[in-house]
Amino acid sequence: MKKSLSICLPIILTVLLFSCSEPSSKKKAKRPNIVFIMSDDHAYQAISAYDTTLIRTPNIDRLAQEGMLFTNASVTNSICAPSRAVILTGKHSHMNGKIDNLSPFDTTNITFPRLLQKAGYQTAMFGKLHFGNNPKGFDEFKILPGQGDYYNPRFITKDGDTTITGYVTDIITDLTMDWMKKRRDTAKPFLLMYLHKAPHRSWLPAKRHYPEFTKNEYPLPETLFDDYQTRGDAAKTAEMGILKDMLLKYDLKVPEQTLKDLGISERLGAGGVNRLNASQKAAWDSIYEPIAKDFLERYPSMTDAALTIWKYQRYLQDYLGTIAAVDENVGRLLDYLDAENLSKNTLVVYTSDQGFYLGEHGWFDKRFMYNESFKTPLLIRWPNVITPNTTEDEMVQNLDFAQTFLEAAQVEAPKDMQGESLMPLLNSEKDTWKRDAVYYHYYEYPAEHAVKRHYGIATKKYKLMHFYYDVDQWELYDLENDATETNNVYNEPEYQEIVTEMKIKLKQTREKYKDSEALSNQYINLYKEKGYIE
Ligand code: SGN
Ligand code: CA
Repeated sequence: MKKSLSICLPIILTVLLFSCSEPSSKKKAKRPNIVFIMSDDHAYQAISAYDTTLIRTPNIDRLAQEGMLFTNASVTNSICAPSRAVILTGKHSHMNGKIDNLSPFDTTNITFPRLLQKAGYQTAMFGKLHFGNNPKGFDEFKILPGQGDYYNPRFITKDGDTTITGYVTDIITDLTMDWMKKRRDTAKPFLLMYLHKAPHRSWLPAKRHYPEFTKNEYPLPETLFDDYQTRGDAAKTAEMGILKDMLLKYDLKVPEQTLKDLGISERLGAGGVNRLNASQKAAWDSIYEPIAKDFLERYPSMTDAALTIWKYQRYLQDYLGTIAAVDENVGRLLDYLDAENLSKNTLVVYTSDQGFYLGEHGWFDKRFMYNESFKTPLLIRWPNVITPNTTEDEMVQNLDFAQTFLEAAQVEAPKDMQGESLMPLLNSEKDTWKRDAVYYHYYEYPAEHAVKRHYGIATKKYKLMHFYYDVDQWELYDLENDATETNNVYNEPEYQEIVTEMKIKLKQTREKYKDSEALSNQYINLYKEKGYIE
C-alpha cells in the first residue's frame, strides 16, 4: 500500500499540476506587443493594398499579405486631434471633449496607454500627436509640436526640446529604432505608437523622392469636376477646392518670384520650404525651379480646367512623394521586428487619423462624412492570431482600437468606452460581431476649409447626414448604387421609406452613444464663450 502510494503520488501530483496549469496557461497566453503606426491624412487610395492606381506601397502592403485588410474602416470625426483623442480614449468626441483641433485635450480622460502602462507594458510614443499637451501614460515620448515640420523638425521630449537636422519621416523612425534597440525592456511587452506627420499638408517629399515623383502623371479622378448638383450648401461652400483653394506657393511650391512675375499674391507663405538649409534648398531648387519656369510660360493661356489639372498633378506628385518615405520607413521597422524575432506576437496596426481627398469632388483635405475622408486605411498583422491575407468588410472604426488593444493585452476595458473590440474579427470568430451602423459627428466650423457641422450614420447600404448650425439640411446616399456619392436622394420619393428607417436608426444610435442636439448646443455655447466662434 505504502509502496503503491509512493509510486502514485508523483503521478497524482503531475496530473494535478497539469490540470491546474492548463486553464491558467491559456489565460496567460503571452501578451502581445502592440505597434500602432499611424500617418496623418493618408488616403486609402494611396496604399496599393487597396488600390494600385496611384502608388506602390510594398511595405505597408506586407501587413495585409501577412494579416488583415479592412475595407470598411472609418473615423468618427474626420480631423486630426479629435481622431487621436477617440483612438486613445475609446470614446466619441462628444464624450471625450476633444471635438476639434482648437481646444486642448482633457488629460483627465482615461486612455488605453495609461491602462497598458499600469498593467506592466513598456510604453513609448514618437511623432505627431497634435494635442496641445504632452501624452500621459508613456515611459518615453518624442513628439512634434503641433503640426510639426517636414525638414529639420523640432521635437518635444521629457527632457526638453530638441531640433534634428534631416527629414521628418526618417527622423521619427530613427527615434523609434533608437528606443527599440537601446531602451526596450525585453522583460516586458511593449506599446509603441509610431506616428508620422506625412502625408499632411504642405506635402514636402524627401530629396531622394521628389526628382522621381515630380515627373509622374496621374489619372484624373472621375469626380474632379464635380458640380455638387443634388448636394446641399455644405459641399458647395466648402473651401477645399483644388482650383480655388489650393495655393500655388504654399501647397504647390511655386516660388515667390514666379508669383510676382505673374502678378499673383497669396495669403500663405512658403509652406515649410523656408526651413530647408542651404544644401537642402539647393537640391530642392534644382528640381522645383524648372517646374516653376514651365508654369510661368504656360499659366497665361491656361483655362480653369487646365489649371485644375496642373494643380492636381503637382499636388499628387508631392503628396505621394511623402508617402514613398513613409512606406520605406515602415519597412525598416517591420524588418527590425523580423530580425529580432518579434513579429509573431506583435500586433502591428497601420492606419491614418482619417482619409483624404485626392481630387475626388474637386477637393483636397478631409472633414466631410463622404467616403474618401470618412473611411481610413486599416491593416492589422498579428501572425499568432490573424490568418494571413484576409480581407474584412465589417464596419469598424477608430473608436474600436482602445478596447481591441486592451482585450489583446488581457486588461479589462472601462465600461464607459464606446467601441467594440475587434478581437472576434481578428480571430475569425465573427458570430459575436453585431454592428450594423456607425456614427459620425464633425464640429470644426466656422473654421479653415469651411466644412459645415454635421453628423450622420452609415450602414453598408446607405449614409444619412444632417448638416446644422447655420443650415438645416439632410443628405442620403445609396452607397451600393452611387459609389462616388454624387447623387443625394434624400428628397427622392422612392427613398422616403429608407429616409424614415435611417432616421430611426440615427436616433437610436445617438441615444446609444449619448449624443444629442442639447449637447451640440452646449459645445456651440462653450465655443462662443471661449471666443473660438462668434
Ligand atoms: C492645417 C492645414 C489645413 C488642415 C488642418 C487640419 N492648413 O491647419 O489644411 O485641414 O491643418 O489638419 S495649413 O495651412 O496649416 O497647412 S489635421 O490633419 O491636423 O487635422
Ligand atoms: Ca490628419
